Amino acid sequence: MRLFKFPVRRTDNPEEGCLQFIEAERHVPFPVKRVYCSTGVSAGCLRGKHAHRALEQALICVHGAISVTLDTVADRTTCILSDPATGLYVGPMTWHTMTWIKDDSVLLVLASDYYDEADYIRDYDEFLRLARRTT
Ligand code: T46
Repeated sequence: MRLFKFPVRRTDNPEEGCLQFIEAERHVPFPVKRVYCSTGVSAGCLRGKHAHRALEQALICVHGAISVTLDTVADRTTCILSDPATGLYVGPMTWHTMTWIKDDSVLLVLASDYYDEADYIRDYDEFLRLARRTT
């Protein structure tokens, strides 16, 4: 599991909160061509359940808490994201499932390429077949 730590800036006044920032190719190791977010999701909901053929992504929970399971056939790990200054790398050929732990948690995603449905593998058996061929 690969986690990125992003810079955090605070002032002396705790009421002003903090500011996190992410610079493409500095704080994530790929060019960012697309940013999207998932909002309004209820606790207990599962999203994802697919892999990408080539896409690289960083998943960041900017509010709330979201559990993410990564399955590369060789390895399966689960991580709870709840810190806006932490990004989880999801590389190609990684089956990923996100489970919302808290209502209205917000998932922000930085992606290395534009949306392309052809890059998705949405069938788990097909994912296993392709992943075993490439490992
Ligand atoms: C991923 C996880 C972390 C678009 O038209 N453009 C976009 O940029 C995206 C991301 C999605 N869509 C469409 C495709 C579907 O018709 O939005 C709809 C919902 O997408 P999906 O069911 O794939 O959503 P999630 O939450 O299961 O997965 C999303 C991303 O699609 C996926 O790439 O890795 O978040």
